[in-house]
Amino acid sequence: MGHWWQEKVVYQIYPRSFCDSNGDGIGDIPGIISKLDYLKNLGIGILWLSPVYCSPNEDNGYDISDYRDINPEYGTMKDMEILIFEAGKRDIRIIMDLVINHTSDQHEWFLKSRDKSSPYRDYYFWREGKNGKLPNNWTSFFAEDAWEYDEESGEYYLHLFAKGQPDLNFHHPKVLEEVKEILRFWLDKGIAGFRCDVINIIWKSSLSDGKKKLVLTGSEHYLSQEGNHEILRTLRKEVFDHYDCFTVGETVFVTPSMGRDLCDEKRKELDMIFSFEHMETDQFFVKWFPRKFSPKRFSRTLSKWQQALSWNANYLENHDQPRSVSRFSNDKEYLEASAKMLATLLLTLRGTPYIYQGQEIGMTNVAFTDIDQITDIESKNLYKMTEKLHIPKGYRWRMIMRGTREHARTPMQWDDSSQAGFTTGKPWIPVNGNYELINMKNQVENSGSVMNFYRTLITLRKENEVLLSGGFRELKISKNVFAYQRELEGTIFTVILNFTKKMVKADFKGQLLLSTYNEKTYHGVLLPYEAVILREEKQ
Ligand code: TEU
Ligand code: CA
Repeated sequence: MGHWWQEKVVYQIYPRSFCDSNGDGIGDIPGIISKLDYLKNLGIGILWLSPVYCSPNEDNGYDISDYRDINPEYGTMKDMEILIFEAGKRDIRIIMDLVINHTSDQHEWFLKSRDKSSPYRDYYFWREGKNGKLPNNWTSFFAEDAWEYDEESGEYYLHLFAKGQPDLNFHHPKVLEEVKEILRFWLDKGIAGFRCDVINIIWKSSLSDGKKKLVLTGSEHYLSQEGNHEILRTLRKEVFDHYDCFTVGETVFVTPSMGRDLCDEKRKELDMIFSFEHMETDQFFVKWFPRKFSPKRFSRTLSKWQQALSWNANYLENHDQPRSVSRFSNDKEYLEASAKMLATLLLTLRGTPYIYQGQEIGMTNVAFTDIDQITDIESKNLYKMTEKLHIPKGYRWRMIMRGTREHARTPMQWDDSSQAGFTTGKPWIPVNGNYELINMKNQVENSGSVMNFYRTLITLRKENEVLLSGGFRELKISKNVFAYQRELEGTIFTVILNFTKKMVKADFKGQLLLSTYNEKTYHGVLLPYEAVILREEKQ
């Protein structure tokens, strides 16, 4: 295999909801340290921490007010250094979340930039309104205008996300210098790289009006621009290439060709990217307009990206997405079977697999009943905007239930004690009500559990080079079945996934290596939500 980060499995932790060590109801770094043996035993080789830096938490840490210090809610810098050290002892490396498209409006740079004469003024995009209107017609990712007026400053500032997330202006050379120093600060502490937040929109080629669109008016001026590639090449050459590290870009709205431009090895920009297209096959235009999930459309998109990039970052859920077992299969009568089927997909595609906390035990979406239960700014802004548009309340609620990021942010379910073992206090948001049924403790001793199936798959992947560096060939994509092959030097693994509760015929060659049903024999028929891996050696 080429790089160590291609062989390992990544586990994403949303620190606020992972494990609380001091009873304040907020997950923290000592809590993560206490779970390192669990993660080691699962077979994890890399931890991606969602932001733990100082933040006023308007967007739960994706609004950073000090890149070089730890949010006291999560612990201290000493705790962070201990985490890096203790993880390293277990051959687990840590990557941090790099959020440089914007800072918090509480960051000292922004606070100083409000003074027109400040040297920090041009760290951000400050502009006058035009004829009593906003500086341009851009819209934000969070269902608002993309400009906020600041009384003190007498001008507007650009924010593609929340008002508390002013965009940095990379046209100012000092901004890139500041970013390089932040990267070196963390890499010198021994982290192994970065998950780079919305890293393909950080260069705004122009602030002109955009073509009016349903989603993100103005994005043609900042989506994967040439200036963006120059920044990535510079960071790679001047920083990343001097450390044993890797980068994975979160690249919104990226197409295969944009993806290749961002992560082909010879481009020397990013090492891999999260594409979004497979996460958009069950929506119309934007996630708030649900479309019936189609295993065929989903499989075809995954297959397209497997062939489009030389190396993929494979994921089915994260802190921004609903729970995959609720979204792409059946979290009711086939919860265990379908969670294992999705695990088989994730761990046998070509690329680095990313598991999101709780996915390995089959955590599901939450049966929210009221908008007051939702804390996420993206959902709250959308609910407000659709109210202004007089969309009927019932439909607005269905939009929220379909797309709210809150589904993924309820506390990790460790056991069946109160608060699911996440905290001894009152959790910052309630635990999912199904924690007595779905929790790590009642799976660890059960050899047939979802969690132990993840462990088996992670080991299988580690022990079979064909799953690491083998090629990908699509075999069959039908209404209900996704089948593909991984091949390397005559060894062929055929993976067949049944996405429905019907039994389906799927007659392929090979010896049964693994089934999600602990089947010992395979006769060309898949049980509901069954996945099998067949093995053959080409003579
Ligand atoms: O998300 C980028 C982003 O666009 C997401 O909002 C995504 O489009 C949507 O929520 C999923 O459908 C990154 C972070 O992952 C997210 O948590 C932050 O809110 C956002 O950037 C701003 O930093
Ligand atoms: Ca805590």
